[in-house]
Amino acid sequence: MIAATTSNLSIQTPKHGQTGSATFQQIKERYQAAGQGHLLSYYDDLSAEEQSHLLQQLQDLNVERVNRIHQKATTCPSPMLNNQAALLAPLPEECFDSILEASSEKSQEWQTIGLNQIAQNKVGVILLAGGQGTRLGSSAPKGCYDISLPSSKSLFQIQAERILKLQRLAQQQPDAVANVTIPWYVMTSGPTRPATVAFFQENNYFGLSSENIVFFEQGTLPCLTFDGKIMMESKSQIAVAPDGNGGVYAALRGSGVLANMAERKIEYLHAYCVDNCLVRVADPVFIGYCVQKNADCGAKVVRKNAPDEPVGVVCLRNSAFNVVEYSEIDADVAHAINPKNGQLSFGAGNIANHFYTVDFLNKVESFEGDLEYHIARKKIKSLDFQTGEVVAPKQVNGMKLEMFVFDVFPFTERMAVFEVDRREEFSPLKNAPGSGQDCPETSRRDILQQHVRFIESVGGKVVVGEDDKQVYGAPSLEISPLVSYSGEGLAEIVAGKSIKTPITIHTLEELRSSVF
Ligand code: UD2
Repeated sequence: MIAATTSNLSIQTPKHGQTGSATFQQIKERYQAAGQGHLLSYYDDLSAEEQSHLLQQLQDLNVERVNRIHQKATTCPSPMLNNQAALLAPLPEECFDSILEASSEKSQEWQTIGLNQIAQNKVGVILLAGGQGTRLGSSAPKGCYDISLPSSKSLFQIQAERILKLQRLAQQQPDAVANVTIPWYVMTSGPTRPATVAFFQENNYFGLSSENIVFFEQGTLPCLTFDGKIMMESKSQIAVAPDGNGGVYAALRGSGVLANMAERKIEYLHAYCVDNCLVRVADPVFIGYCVQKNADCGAKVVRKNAPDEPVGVVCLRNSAFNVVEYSEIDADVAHAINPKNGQLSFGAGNIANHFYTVDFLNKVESFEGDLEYHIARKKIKSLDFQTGEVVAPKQVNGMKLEMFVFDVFPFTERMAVFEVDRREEFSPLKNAPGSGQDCPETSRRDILQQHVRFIESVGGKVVVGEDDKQVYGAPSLEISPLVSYSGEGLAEIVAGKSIKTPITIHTLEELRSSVF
């Protein structure tokens, strides 16, 4: 395991040209000039250690950039205005393909292209795992979550085993390199890092080789008042928050991950959202599709199931590819209906599942300054500069700024959009147990129902046993990713046979001895 650490990267003061540490006076003058001198209001109250801690933060922080970000985020037309129908257009038909309409030969062709790239060790995976899962109500990183599968596997374990299985499948490709490896680059934020690394270590990296797992940390941004003043969580600590999943680009660069990819001669990356229990990690079909299209970026989409479904929509904005996030979409746009087919005009639902060429990732720095920041208005516990007390506000009192991973799409030359089957590939875990939607119960249900389809689609029969309670509405049939990545390799054992639930299949031998 290579642990690359960065902190405050996205707004770090460039080290070049900086001669040693600035003096107190220099820092004070710089912050006063930036209108942020209040941060030193309680400097004299602090111990020597606290004083140096505060000065280090102020020295590391690119305060002028924070002001520019605030300026841009609050003066540019609000995203809602930016996302008015006038500027937006649905994706033209020719801009995307659908696995739902592709022939089995076509999807086989894509899969072969993808498997061959994996077999040449050209494919890596970026896991976006810095979110704090507040809606889920769990304090642990989401990847640790147990969605109560019969096996009790966590999301991290399920994803790790899909990587393991895919490595083995690719190893069977003609001309595969000696040791097919899919490096897993795991982005954490400050709050999710310790528990994530510990969980991987405790689980012995779920059977993967630790040297192919690279943890790296996204940057942070200060919390701001609505008039752009940097907030503090104590007299010596600036209030900061993770800089959004769009912080991945600066973090890839600053943490040495791009260099690691170059050393490994990685050419293609699959990036995905940790909380989608159905995610096809390093999906060879998607990678093959994007490679065949010679795309520099790719996005998987599913047909939105409702205008207010909490997913971004992939569309054109001012004729450039874009994703309009659900929290920023104009209601008229979200509800617009295409009269030709009665479907949502803006129905290409983003599932935080992206493809990049490594060349594109290396280019992001050149336009990073143009990427937009999104404002999340929040209640932020912070220091009251009148009283010197830390206050937990009852009202929204400030804003967190974050970057969105898909904000690079307008800068692509060739964007591939790939529609996939929601039932097979998308079941996000967002809400607490009992919510009824995008929650642990729906995740468990969707995986188990998929495994029933794995058996039935190759001519097998699932017999629900009398003691199978079918909790959450799905027969208790779990097939380990180590047995099958996406339903392959089962026909010769299962065709014409039956299998009785409840049952958890860990190996092909177990499957062979369970059918009748
Ligand atoms: C995300 C997508 C949304 C849709 C939805 C599907 C973005 C910006 N929005 O919305 O369009 O695809 O997922 O489920 O991608 N993360 C970090 N660092 C952060 C914040 C988030 O790594 O600072 C990760 C997080 O761990 C997760 C992913 O990014 O893997 C998406 O984050 P989220 O679940 O907060 O995003 P959501 O559901 O608002």
